[in-house]
Amino acid sequence: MRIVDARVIVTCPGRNFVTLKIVCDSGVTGVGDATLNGRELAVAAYLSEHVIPALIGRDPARIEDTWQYLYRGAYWRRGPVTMTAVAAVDTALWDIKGKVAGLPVYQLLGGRSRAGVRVYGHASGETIPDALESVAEFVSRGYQAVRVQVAVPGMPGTYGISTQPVYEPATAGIADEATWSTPHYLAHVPAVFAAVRAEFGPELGLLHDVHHRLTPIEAARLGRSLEPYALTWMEDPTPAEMPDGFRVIRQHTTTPVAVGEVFNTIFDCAQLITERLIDYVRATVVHAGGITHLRRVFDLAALYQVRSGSHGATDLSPICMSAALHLDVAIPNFGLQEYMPHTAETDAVFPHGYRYADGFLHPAEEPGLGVDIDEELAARYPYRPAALPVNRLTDGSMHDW
Ligand code: CS2
Ligand code: MG
Repeated sequence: MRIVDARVIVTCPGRNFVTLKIVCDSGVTGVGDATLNGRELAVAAYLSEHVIPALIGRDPARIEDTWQYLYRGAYWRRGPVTMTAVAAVDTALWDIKGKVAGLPVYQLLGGRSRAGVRVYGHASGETIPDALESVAEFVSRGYQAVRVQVAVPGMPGTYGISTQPVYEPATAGIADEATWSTPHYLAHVPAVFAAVRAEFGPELGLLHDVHHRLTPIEAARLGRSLEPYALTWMEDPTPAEMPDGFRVIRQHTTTPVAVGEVFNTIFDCAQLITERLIDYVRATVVHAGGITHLRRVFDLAALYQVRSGSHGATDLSPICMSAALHLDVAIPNFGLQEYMPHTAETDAVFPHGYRYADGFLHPAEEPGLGVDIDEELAARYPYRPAALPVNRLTDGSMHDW
């Protein structure tokens, strides 16, 4: 079998998505998510200009060799744009391999290790009572774990507070500007989780996303202040470019740490894993080189008792979620899968077979990934320039969003 065509499909059913579709001479096709929030066209161009010409004529069955070719052959390695493009190719080739084998991809990854994939949802609120209502909504739908984000009084636009039915941080045009005050935030968060624990008891899994905004010692202070509430994890407590900063957090608190949604290769997390500085690695299929590479990350993590906790925001398409679930259900060290349901528009553009039930997602059972893109429908939603917000401290200096 040979690859005879490959095309990049950019569509915007409410938000931008980039998809790679690979076509084989047998007629079998495979799809891969290539969406990078706020930088979608960079990946589309990388694929169209630098990857697709090299794919035509290749044997689609040679997934590892293609991965190595795209990684080593570029000379310029790593980075979110490159690795999202590599991920899209890799994911599409696994889709093809599953279809040719007549098996759902998880069967090619060693078969089921669990009945279903436990997920967590995103509860939020402008106030603590609003957030308690939001948590109650997820509990009523069977969620066993919930991320909780609450606006910080006096700090408009706090990260993660959803004002729309489906949270979408990117806005049309140039970036919105948010304001941040670490002292206000650190003073407020413990009261949020004291209230949630008091209301929902000790069993419910609680998570919180710090979103890269603290210094290591501030993150250590936050982790210690949250210990009475036994969080499942504190996410992205500090920017991870300098992994040794996580040693400071580890020295001061037992609150579990999750990092990795912005990681794009195993090299981003190897030290964090091998020094046991984190408890969950959140890298995901679309941004970390696809199924082939993400499996390597999780296998390394398993040696150090680090579990997966893959990113699953709405700016990752149903193709990424479909692929993630095949990995999630098969790997031995699965931890938790983030799940933010897409809009009905998006689900129509990306028909898929995964299903939510009682706190779990279940991958499709059909051959391949169990997802596709309706190209005709996708064409009705042209790309719309959009950017993620930026974040400034109250004195105007740039901070991390
Ligand atoms: C967030 C993401 O879901 C999360 O954990 O960190 O929503 C993140 O803000 C977006 O994916 C950025 O595009
Ligand atoms: Mg996050």
